[in-house]
Amino acid sequence: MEARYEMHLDFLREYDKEIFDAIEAEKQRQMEGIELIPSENLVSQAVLEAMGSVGTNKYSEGYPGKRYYGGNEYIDVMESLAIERCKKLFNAEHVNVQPLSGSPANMAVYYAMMGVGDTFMGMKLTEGGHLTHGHPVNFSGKLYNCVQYGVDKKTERLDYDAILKQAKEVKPKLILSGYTAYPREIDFKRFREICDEVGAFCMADIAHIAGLCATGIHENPVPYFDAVTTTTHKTLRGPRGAIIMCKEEFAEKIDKAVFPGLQGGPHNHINAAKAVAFKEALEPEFKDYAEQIVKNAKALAETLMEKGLRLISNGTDNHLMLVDVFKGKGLAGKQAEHALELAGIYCNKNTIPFDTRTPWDPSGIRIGTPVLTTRGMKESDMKQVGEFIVKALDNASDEGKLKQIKEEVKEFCDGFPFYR
Ligand code: DSN
Repeated sequence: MEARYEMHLDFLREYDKEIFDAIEAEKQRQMEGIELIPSENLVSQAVLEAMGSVGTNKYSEGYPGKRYYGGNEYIDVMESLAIERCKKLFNAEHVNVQPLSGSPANMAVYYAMMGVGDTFMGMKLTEGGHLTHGHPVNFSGKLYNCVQYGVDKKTERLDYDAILKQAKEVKPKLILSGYTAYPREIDFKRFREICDEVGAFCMADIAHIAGLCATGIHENPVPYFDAVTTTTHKTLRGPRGAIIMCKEEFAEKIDKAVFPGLQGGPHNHINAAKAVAFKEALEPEFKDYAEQIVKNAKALAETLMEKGLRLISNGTDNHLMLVDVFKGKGLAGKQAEHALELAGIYCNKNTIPFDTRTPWDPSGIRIGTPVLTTRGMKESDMKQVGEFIVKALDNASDEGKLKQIKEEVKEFCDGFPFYR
């Protein structure tokens, strides 16, 4: 689909120049830089238009056909289309499209399936999990007894035997798989077996890899897991929001946990945009796109490793990679992130497994290819992107040089226009 950006901001420009200017500047930043944050993407014009629509004006507590407010005839059409398309896309028995974002989606599943104080297992944040996967500062680590698992120290990959052993000892009510900084394929079938062996509710948070799962580029756990959550704005290329997919037998509990358990009125403009994104993801080209994300990630990983950088687990199977900049370049993650930012290259500092530094200033950076792939870049372009990254890291203390790289990055990005 042709990329445009026609949001008719003329009224905004007239009425609120400060916000208009900030939006325009942000659009320029997105277009002129190399965006490597693996949880971000660029949405289509159709998704943008649905997001900016009149659905935002309406209250619709309840579900299609069962609302607490009148006047929901067309909102029901939007939400039902989102549900039906999503079911088809992921081969899901039941879908709730109302979660406002990833954290509330995870919260709703826990709330539906566990009582306060119950034990569950999730991956440590520092080894690839997420705050809502049981971190002590998050509700998930405070309201529930989360026993966390990590990766194997030597391989930096999941050790399924160790997870099974831990699960047998811990006897969790729920086991959560799916990560935010794990560069390898997840053996979801093995997680299902582990859950069955210990009698745990089998849940995945596929936020990062949803676009890969929907197209079969990564194993899709939805048909055989009890519940799967995902945000819709990462590899799925939809609006900022989330969904929960589950087995029919858990549908009522999970729907009730979302509304009235945790949320009030759904964001109807966003749900309309989710429906649009699912339509796009059902198109055959979306599979090519998802495939290209992984090809690009592998090409970028190879370039970086050829240039002497250490990648966690020595590479990637998906859309992202973790780079040990401390070992590779003697840089702290924070410093690397900042240097890259000055060069117009955006990533995030990230802990690496068994990091000896702090999460605020860890040893690594996390980078990925969804945005660059959306812009039309291919494997050969990843070589250039890798060269820019290494050049910026090698000149991390030289602001003049980084500024010069930023100009080169802009020129390179001009070759891949998206929003005009
Ligand atoms: N903040 C997201 C990420 O960057 O992975 C996860 O919610």
